[in-house]
Amino acid sequence: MGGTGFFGAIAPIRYEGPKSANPLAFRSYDHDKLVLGKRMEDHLRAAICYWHSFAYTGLDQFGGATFLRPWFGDDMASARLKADVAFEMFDILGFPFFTFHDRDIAPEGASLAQSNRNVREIADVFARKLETRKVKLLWGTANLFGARRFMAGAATNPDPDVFAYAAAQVKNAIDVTHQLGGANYVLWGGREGYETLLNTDLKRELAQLGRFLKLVVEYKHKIGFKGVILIEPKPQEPTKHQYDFDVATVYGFLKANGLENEVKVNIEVGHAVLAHHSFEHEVSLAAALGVLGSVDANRNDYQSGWDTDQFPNNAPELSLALHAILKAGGLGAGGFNFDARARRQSFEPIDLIYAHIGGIDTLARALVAAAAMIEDGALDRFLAERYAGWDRGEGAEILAGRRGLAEMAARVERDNLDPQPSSGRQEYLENLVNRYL
Ligand code: XLS
Ligand code: NI
Ligand code: NI
Repeated sequence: MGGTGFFGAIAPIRYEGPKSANPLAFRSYDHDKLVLGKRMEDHLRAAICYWHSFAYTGLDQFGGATFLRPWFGDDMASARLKADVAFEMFDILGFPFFTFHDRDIAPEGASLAQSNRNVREIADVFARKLETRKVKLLWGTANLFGARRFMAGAATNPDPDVFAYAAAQVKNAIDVTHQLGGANYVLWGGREGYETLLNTDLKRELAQLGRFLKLVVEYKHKIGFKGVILIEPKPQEPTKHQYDFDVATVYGFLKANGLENEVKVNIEVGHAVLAHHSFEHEVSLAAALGVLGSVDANRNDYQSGWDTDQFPNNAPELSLALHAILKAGGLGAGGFNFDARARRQSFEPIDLIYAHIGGIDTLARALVAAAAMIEDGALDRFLAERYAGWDRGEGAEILAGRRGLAEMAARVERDNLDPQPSSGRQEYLENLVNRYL
């Protein structure tokens, strides 16, 4: 191993199977195992995120850093050390992807020109490391929420110069994502929202946000970037009202701007919970609307009301979302990015490893259960039967637009129609799901 020595003697993590008691082994994630004819690794396309693993200091609202990392500092030497440690962790875990914000990888300079140069310098470091490894970039993104200048928004700022500054930052972040062969580019509108309408012109801000997204899509095509542009919905935090509330809201926004065929969604489990949805609801809706892009894998505390970004550990719960993803034909260019952080008391290097092992094992278990649901077919058969009336006869005619209200009224009265309900069988279906787990 050698290298920075940060992870000490931790060897690359291997699959040892469900009976293994080794906490440094995968018990369910067997990357080459075929699930529905596809390798587990290719189903899950797991990514390690830079920000929570290497930039988060352990701070919370009441206390500062608890993680004492040798690369905490805002000079380029620290950024290079951070990159070395990051790739050592990618080697240990063997996940196929990673993700980052521009500000995670390199410090802000005295000017945007300098900041952008810093980002490109570390991107060059990445490019050299990628040459000898199989790990790839799932997506890059720009941090348009941390700096003071963005307190009133980036694209939705009342000052057009902040919009321009954000555009300049995003241009650079797309350039490096393109250079590194990124499969997607993400936009999470961290400050695109508002605290009070007293100081906010909502109509203008939505128009600005639409313009910004169009510029991003135009630029992507201009430079020949083949990755998918993704919007990550979140209902609140940091602002009280975020414009990209949930999948439905984002879809409406895309439609309004004619971008529904250009942009997809990156659905975060915890954000679904904050929007009072289940994760499987958000996934299923995105799939139904044709905008399912990628996933930020984590879990949220159900009581706290803020974004807790914990590692996933509930396979039964995730299995329904995995089922929806499999039914949709998978995530395509997307993947499962662990937008999750170890708790602030879990400050040792090995905690980062435990966290990711648990996360990917949980996803793997959920995937296997979901695949069993698909193979068995009982859930699909139930749905097909429940809606069968729409596939033929009058149902098909109605859907095809060949029946008006008057024609339906005439038929219902003439035939004295008196439809009888049939059971929704919820408990039967829930029991069925439990059989696959
Ligand atoms: C924050 C978001 C953020 C995005 C990337 O809540 O999840 O981490 O994934 O900007
Ligand atoms: Ni996220
Ligand atoms: Ni989050």
